[in-house]
Amino acid sequence: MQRWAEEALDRCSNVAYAGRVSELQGSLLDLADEVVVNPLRGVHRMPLAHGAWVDVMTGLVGGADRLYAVLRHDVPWRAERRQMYDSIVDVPRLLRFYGEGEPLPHPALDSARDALSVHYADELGEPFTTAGLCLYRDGHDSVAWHGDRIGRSREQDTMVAILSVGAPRDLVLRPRGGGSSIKVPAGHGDLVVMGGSCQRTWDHCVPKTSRPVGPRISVQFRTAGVR
Ligand SMILES: O=C(O)CCC(=O)C(=O)O
Repeated sequence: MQRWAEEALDRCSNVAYAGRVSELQGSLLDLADEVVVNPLRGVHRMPLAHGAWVDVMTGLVGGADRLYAVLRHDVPWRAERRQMYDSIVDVPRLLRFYGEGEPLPHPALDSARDALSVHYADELGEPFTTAGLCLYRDGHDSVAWHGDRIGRSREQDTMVAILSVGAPRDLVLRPRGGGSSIKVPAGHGDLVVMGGSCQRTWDHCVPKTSRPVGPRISVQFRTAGVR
């Protein structure tokens, strides 16, 4: 096992120990307030065309209400604007990017990143290092069709692992060369991982919806040098 994977596994074991300690304190604390990262069991893979795939797992995180509340309150969310043709427009979601080594806003995110690095170590060959957070305030917020193709992912396979908390929204994917789209539900506490050639050969989006939906936070874990 490579050194980074051993270190990630080590950190996971320490978290498991901390989990047992907090279980012992459970009689004194409200356990509903605990945020736990569950073992990555029952991850289901959907192979897509062109060497892409999507993995899904419901309930990666327990105590997702609490995690949502902390992230909503503690993350210094930023509104951004960007050029679109001749005008500058609001980006329809709030954002915060955590680079490699930057402290994450909740320890459960460190645990999730490490657990994902260990789970995908053989296939990915490198750890997840960064976390991009998006806050979709309601159904008007969205992300348009795109692939994460800034950096190495333009030419190489990679993985983008997404943990969602808050109101369920659909992540929709379609092949870049044309073809039907697929909807992947991203529910409260759930995991969606896009892998293989997915960022190069498929696009994804979170469409706006006229349904009355509440806010959703998406946490995207990526490897170094990929955006
Ligand atoms: O909200 C999501 O889960 C996807 C976010 C995304 O694709 C992005 O920010 O690049």
